[in-house]
This record gives sequence, C-alpha cells and structure tokens, in this order.
Amino acid sequence: MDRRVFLQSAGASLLLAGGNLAWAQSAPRPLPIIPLTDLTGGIEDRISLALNPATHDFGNGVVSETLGINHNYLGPVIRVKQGQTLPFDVANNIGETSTIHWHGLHIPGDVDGGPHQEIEHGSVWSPDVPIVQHASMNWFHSHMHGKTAQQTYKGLAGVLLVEDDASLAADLPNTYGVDDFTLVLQDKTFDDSGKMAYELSAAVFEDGFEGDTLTVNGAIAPVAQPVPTGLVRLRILNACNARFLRLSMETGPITVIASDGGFLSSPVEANNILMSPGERYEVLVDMTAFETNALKVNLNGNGGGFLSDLFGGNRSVTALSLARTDMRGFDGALPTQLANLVPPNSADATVTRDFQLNMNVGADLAALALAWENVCGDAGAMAINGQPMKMDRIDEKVRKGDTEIWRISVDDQLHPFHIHGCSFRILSQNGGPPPSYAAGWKDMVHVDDGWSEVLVRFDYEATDHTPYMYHCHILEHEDCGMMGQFTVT
Ligand SMILES: [Cu+2]
Repeated sequence: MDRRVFLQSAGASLLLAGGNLAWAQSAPRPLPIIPLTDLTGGIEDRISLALNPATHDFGNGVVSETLGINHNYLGPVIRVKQGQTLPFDVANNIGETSTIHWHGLHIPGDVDGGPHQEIEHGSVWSPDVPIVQHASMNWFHSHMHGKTAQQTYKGLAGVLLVEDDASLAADLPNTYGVDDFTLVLQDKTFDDSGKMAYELSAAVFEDGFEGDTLTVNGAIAPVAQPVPTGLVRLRILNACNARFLRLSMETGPITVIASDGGFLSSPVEANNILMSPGERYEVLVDMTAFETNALKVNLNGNGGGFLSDLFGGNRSVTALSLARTDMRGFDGALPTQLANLVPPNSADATVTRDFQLNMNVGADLAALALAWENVCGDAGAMAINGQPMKMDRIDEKVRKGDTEIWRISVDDQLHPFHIHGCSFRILSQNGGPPPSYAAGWKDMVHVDDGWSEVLVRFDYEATDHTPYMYHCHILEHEDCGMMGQFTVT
C-alpha cells in the first residue's frame, strides 16, 4: 500500500470508529444459525430464492434496512450433492435489477449468474445448475455490474455447500448447527442512530468499503455457541466487501481442512490464516482439549503498520466463543488424510496470460462517488491491463479443456483476484509459494507485490453472450471496472 493510500485509510477508519470505541465488544449474543435447506437426500421441487427488501436487527436493538434472500438478511445455507442439477427460480423483488452469481461452481457461463444475466425487478430467472464438482464450500451473491458492492453489502449473499459421497461418509463432524457451523463474516458500519450504513467516497473507492464492526451471520460480534465435547467444524466465508481478515484461535493453532474448492491433502495447522473477501476456509476446533476456545479476527488483516497499532486498530476481536457442554456430537479423532491432491504441474500449461490490476487510471473518484447512480456500471475508473470493464468487449478467449497459467500483478495495493467457472491451484502468491493452507483448490488468489500465478483448466463453455468474469473481489474495485470478460469455447 502506498503512503498516500495508507494515510487515507488510517484517517477513514479513525473517523468511522470514533477513536477506539467501535472496537470495544459487548457481551456475546447467541450465534445465529442460518436456516439450512438440505437437498442432499433428493430434490423434489424447483428451488425458490426470493430477493426481497427487508429489515433486520443486527443485535444493537435498531432495525436496519436490508436485503435478503428468502430471509430478512442474507440467504439460506443450501446443502447439495455432487451429481445433482439444481432447478433454481430466482425471483427479484428488490425494486432494481440484480443478478445472482454462484461463486465457486464449475458451471457453464449461461447459468453462472454474472452481469449479463440480469433479473429485472418483478421477474424470475430459472437456471438449471449442474453440480459436477467435489465437496466444497461455495456461495452466491449479487453480481449486478456497478451495484455488486451495495447489493451484497445490504444482504444479497448466501452459502452453497456441495457434498459428495466421500465427504458425506468422511469421519468429520457434519451435523449442522450441532458440531458443524457455517459462519458468514462481514464488517459493517452503523450510523449514529445505529442503522447499517453504506456511503461512497473517494476513499471508499480507493480501499473498498471497510466497516468498523464485525458481524457473524448477521449478528454483531462476539457471538457464542455451546458445543459438544469433541471436534467442531467451522465453515467460514469472508463476505466482506473489501476487508482482509486474519483469523486465529484464542488457544492453540488454527487447523484448516479445506479451502475454496475442497479438502486439503491433510489438516494444516497455522498460527493464523489470512482470508480475503470471497475466500472460504473450513477449520476444525478440538473441544476435548479445552473447555472454551474462541475464533479471533483481526480486522486489519492486510496490515496497518504503526499508525494502526498506535490507535488500537491492530487488535483482534472475538468473532465466536465456543463453550463445551456434555451434549453428544462428533466423537472421532482429527483425520490425518483428507483428499488425494496431486501437486500442480506447470508443465501441463500450454498458454500463459498476464494480467495487471490497475488502480491508477486517473479518474476523479470523489466526483465519481457523487455521480455514482448515473455512471454506475460504466465508471471506467479502474482497469485490468489498462482496460476498464466493458460489457460489450471480450478480453480473452480460452480454448475449452486447455490448461493455462494466469500471471497477475498490481500497480498499487493488495487485491483478491477471482476467476469464474473453475477452481485453480496457486503456483506462486506475491512472488513466493502460497501458505500451505492455500495450496489446495482455490478460486481466489491474493495479489500484492510480485507476481501471483495460478494453474487453471477451463472445462465448461462460456460464449460471448454469457462470458465468464475475472475480477478483483474488493467489490468497489470490481464495480469501478477492475474486471474483464472471457469466453471458453
Ligand atoms: Cu482491488
């Protein structure tokens, strides 16, 4: 991060936080368990998802205006099985056009839900979504070009858990809401009246929108959950618009078993893990060893330096407190082997493509923030390879079945890069090897100084009518034009 941007972001977060006050945490609330739609036993009917305007209390006693999918805030956790086809009916009632993108699914472009698959207010989009991939934690969110940041922030996001025969039979906790929990982590800002707030400015476009308050499943952290003695599984999504989160446990290392696209070879123990917006990790917590433990989150995941330390910004907050009870749950041991992952072989690639993420294309971001409703989706303020996103321009053409190396660099700041329609393996991240917890199947890679390189194969078709996207997952950067389109044929 350059000095100018750093000082801006430090200033912005101080203003929002009103000094240290917003970091202070109150007594824990119960962990909200997001309602589960479990379809692993079979699908009888079409799956209805309704995007609705709603209101929601995040736990501060104030009702905020939100968007929800079948619920007042966020959507359901949908659990499905490899081999199924999901007959979705996505109804849009939010008063403006939206889309729903299935982030992480290996599916063709015509059901991907990207910015070309607009669902106008009052209409229904009915894609049949085939699930061909292995067990993995995926999610769905608005991808309405120019409005992705606002609509996702307001609540248009949900979780899609894919299981397969192996994952259902695996010796792992899998009783939802008992020993297996889905956690959606987000940062929010609440205004003086306590309502959820979102406002654009030049600084927000620079850094993305960063709130000062952590929420878990729509409740202000910390939240608490009684759990059985034994292993507890946490399936974690960073659904922040822009914040990198550094996760650790209060006691002991954090034990990672899966990344975006599925299980790791074996559990990886780390002091902490760095999660960008859009990333998913599954972790196991051993509640036989301790009566209590807690998931801690450092909101300055992408660093902050001395200024942030000085003002207390570099402290970890408690996301989720776990307390052991004598209720029955998973009683197996920590597995030693999870999946049979072969190391990626860059010699498989026949094509190499280079992408530079461009912050600095000379746009007046302050003016853009004021005029956003009019320029929305055609901002042209950020770019990839010098080209701001254009809905009618295809940037790359990939041959179906080819293995490629995509090399990504940046001109400023740290960015999380996402590719639609695939999982990939990280060959290098910021010029070095990826951390071992990020060495499995991924669809997000961090890009800072130095090249990040991924090895990727595209097996499904995306035509120029419904191309795939690649983009920065800082949603304000994406909305500003840090996105490109590609076909697979
Ligand atoms: Cu970015």
